[in-house]
Amino acid sequence: MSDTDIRDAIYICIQEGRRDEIGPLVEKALEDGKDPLKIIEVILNPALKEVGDKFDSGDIFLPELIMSAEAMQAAVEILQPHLEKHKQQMKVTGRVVMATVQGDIHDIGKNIVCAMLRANGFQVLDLGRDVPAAEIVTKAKEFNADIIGLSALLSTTLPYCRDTVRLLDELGLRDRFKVFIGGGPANPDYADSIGATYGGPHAEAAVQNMLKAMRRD
Ligand code: B12
Repeated sequence: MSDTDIRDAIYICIQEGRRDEIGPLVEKALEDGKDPLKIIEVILNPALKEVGDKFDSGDIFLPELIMSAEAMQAAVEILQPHLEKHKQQMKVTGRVVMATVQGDIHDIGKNIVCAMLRANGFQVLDLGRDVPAAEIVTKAKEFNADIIGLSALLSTTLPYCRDTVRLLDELGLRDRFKVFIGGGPANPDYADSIGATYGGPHAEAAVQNMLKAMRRD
C-alpha cells in the first residue's frame, strides 16, 4: 500500500466510523516511519472535522458521529504511547491537572494534549471528562499542580471554565495556579474575560504555551 493509499484509507475509516479497520492502518503508518503527531494533525483531525461539519449541517446524525468518534478514539489509543515515548529521558517541566469540564464528554483532544504534555516532561493528572469545578480545584491542590488545563468543546459548557476560575478566587487560590483553557469554543478574548489564558488551537500550541508559562517562574 502506498503512503497515499494508507492516508486515504485512514481518512475513510474516520468518516465511515470503521473502528475495527483503522488500527492496522495506523500501525502500518507508524511502521512506515510516520510521525504520530502528523498522523493526528494531517489525517485524523481533518477527517473528524469533516464529520463534525456534516453533523452540523444535518447531513449525518448522532449515531454516525459516535461511530466516527469511536474510530478516532481507537486510532488515538494506538498513537498515544508513541507520542509519550521520550518522556523518561526528560526532567519534570511542570505539574498539570487536566479535565474536560462539567457537562462535556468530549475528551479526544484533551487526551492528545495530555499525551503531548507528558512527552514534554510534564507530570499530568488527567481527571477525565464531565468534571465539576470543585473536583478540579480539590485535585489541583492535592496534586500541587502548577497549571490547571480545562477543555470545553460545547458553547454550553465553556462557562464552566469561568466557574472554575471563580471558585479558585473564592477560595483564595487564584494565584496558586495558572489556568489554561482550550477546545473549540475557547478563544483568547473569552479566556481574558474570565482571567484565564487561552492555551491555543491544538496540542502543540498547548505544550508551547504551558512551557512558556513555566519558564516565567
Ligand atoms: C467527536 C465528537 C463528539 C463525540 C465525542 C467523543 C469523545 N470521547 O470525545 C460524541 C459523539 C460523543 C459527541 C457528542 C456530542 N457532540 Co460532539 N463533536 C465531536 C467532533 C466531531 C470532534 C471533536 C474532536 O474530538 N476533535 C478532534 C480533537 C483532536 O480536537 P479538539 O477536541 O478540538 O482538541 C484539540 C484542541 O482543541 C486543543 N485542546 C483541546 N482541549 C484543550 C485544553 C487545553 C487546556 C488546551 C490548551 C488545548 C486544548 O488541543 C486538542 C488536540 O490538538 C466535534 C466537531 C469539531 N469540529 O470539533 C463535535 C462537536 C464538538 N459536538 C457538538 C455537539 C453539539 C455534540 C452533542 C451535543 C450532540 C448531541 N446532540 O448529543 C453531544 C454532546 C455530548 C456532551 N455532553 O458532551 C458540536 C458543538 C457545538 C457547540 N459549539 O456547542 C460540534 C462542534 C459539532 C458541530 N459542528 O455541531 N461529539
